[in-house]
Amino acid sequence: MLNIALFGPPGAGKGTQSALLVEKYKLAYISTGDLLRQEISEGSELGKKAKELIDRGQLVSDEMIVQLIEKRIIASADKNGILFDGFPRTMVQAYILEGLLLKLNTSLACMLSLEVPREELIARLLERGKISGRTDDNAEVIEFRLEEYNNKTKPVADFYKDRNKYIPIQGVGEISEVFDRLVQSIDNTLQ
Ligand code: B4P
Repeated sequence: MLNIALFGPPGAGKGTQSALLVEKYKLAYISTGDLLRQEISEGSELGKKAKELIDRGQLVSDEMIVQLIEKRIIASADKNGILFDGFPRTMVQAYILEGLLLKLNTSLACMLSLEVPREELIARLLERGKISGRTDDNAEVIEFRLEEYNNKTKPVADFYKDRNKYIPIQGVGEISEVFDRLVQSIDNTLQ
């Protein structure tokens, strides 16, 4: 299985590039952000709790994320591989992912990290906020999301650096240019 995690701060382009990568490599797709928004739109108990946190720009709890992804990872065992978008976002999630993949006799091939400067991230998210209707795409919440990323998510990069699985990718440029860089890195990993 080709299991890849797409990593990076809010607005780095994870969702945008995931759609292209899933199509090219025929991967199952697990986006914790999309799964949470689905729970919110269905009005589930988990969705109600998640909404409060997301609206403040906070990460949701690791327990909630595990509830959402465990079944989906197991259900994807017969696929070419899985693309993880926005997961793992904490150290606890990284350990949980390692354990779940081990149960399937597989592991993460690489973590591709989209590198985009802070000013560009803020500009992209504010622009998206004009049309997305996402309650977390406003200046105050974006600021908090970036802080959460620095405090809780960045350490996950070191975990994969230590395992030689972390690949930084320049995330600025045309969407197609960033995609080409990702493809080149994945193809190198496969060789
Ligand atoms: P996510 O849904 O994962 O979203 P994101 O980080 O905001 O954005 P992404 O990087 O996917 O950006 P996109 O491609 O859309 O998370 C939302 C919230 O859910 C989190 O804040 C958190 O509360 C919660 N959550 C999710 N997963 C969690 C977890 N595992 N644990 C705990 N909590 C979790 O790109 C952004 C914009 O840039 C778009 O408008 C796009 O068109 C534009 N863009 C993309 N590429 C571009 C390029 N190359 N040039 C110019 N613009 C570009």
